[in-house]
Amino acid sequence: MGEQASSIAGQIDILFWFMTLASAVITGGIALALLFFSIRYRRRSENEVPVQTEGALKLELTWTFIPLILSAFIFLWAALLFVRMSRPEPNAMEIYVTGRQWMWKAQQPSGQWENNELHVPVGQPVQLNMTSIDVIHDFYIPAFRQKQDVLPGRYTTLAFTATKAGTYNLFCAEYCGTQHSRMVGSVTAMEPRDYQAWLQGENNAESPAARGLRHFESYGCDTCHRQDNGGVGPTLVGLYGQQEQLADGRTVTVDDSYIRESILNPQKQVVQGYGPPSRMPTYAGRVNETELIDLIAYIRSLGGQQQEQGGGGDDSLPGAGAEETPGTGPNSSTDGPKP
Ligand code: HEC
Ligand SMILES: [Cu+2]
Repeated sequence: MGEQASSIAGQIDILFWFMTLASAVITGGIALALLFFSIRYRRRSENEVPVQTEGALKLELTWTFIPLILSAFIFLWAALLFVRMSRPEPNAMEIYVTGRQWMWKAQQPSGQWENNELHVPVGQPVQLNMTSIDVIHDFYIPAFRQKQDVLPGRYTTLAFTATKAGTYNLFCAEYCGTQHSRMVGSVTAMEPRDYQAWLQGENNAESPAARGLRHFESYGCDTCHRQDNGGVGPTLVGLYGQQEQLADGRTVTVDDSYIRESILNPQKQVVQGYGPPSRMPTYAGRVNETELIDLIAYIRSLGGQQQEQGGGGDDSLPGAGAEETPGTGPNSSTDGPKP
């Protein structure tokens, strides 16, 4: 067993050992019974004919229900762990990760990009929002016992809390082409103090939202999307996390994937009252993945963060707030005139 370095690793190992032990006991039991019966009931003379047995209901029920209960128990246990692993912590630090043939890129909340490396603070819940630029990859940190496919065209998440400072292997666990085996990197968990110092050392970073604002202006998005509804397109202020009514009658939640689709494929989900056809040009092939991430960060910074988390309104606020803080000057100025 490898080193355990995340909050869930120990529990996954216990489940693993339980399954191994259960398999060993069952396999051993069957082997012993087989051996015992073949000696005990062996044929003793040439003309010996065994008594025909028609079946034994009790025995059959026993060997149906014991495995059934055992496997249902393992399923439930694993499912509970899986749910715990998939549920993002409300105060998680969000990091964007893109996979491509054949490297990983990760962007810190404060805007630094890292290649084939990821630095995280110990004890801080982290949520990775991941996408791929080309084919399917898979983000795998054995020491965290965490693994998640990374898909082109949508975002998947991986949540963990590192518990031990150190540098751990990062692998791509989905065969993705000739250099797949070289698609390796490292995850470094640091004490919060060291992490802050490391961040400071990586200077001249611009926050993703600030960079997103620059793209928003250079691609001319701001000519149609204004602070009020006076432009050709709807305002994006307060949009994130809301329910959006579409022209074809569907209602969708505005999340990263929706915004991404809206930019790359405007005709696919037209906002009610604005078409069809949408008057927004498609940006597929013009905006690249890192620009998309920045644009999404910028639109998120325009507010409207979720009210969905049921666990008491005050709980969700610090999370949203903490995420907003790295957004410096440009965000606060765009937040200002919010109606
Ligand atoms: C020529 C005007 C125009 C430009 C330029 C434009 N848009 Fe749009 N946009 C629209 C219109 C009209 C809609 C509403 C119809 C639709 O959903 O496609 C829209 C919808 C959207 C939506 C969905 C809004 C909602 O309320 O659900 C997003 C997000 C968006 N645009 C982002 C962008 C970004 C980012 C850019 C720049 C890269 C951009 N737009 C450039 C006109 C424009
Ligand atoms: Cu890969």
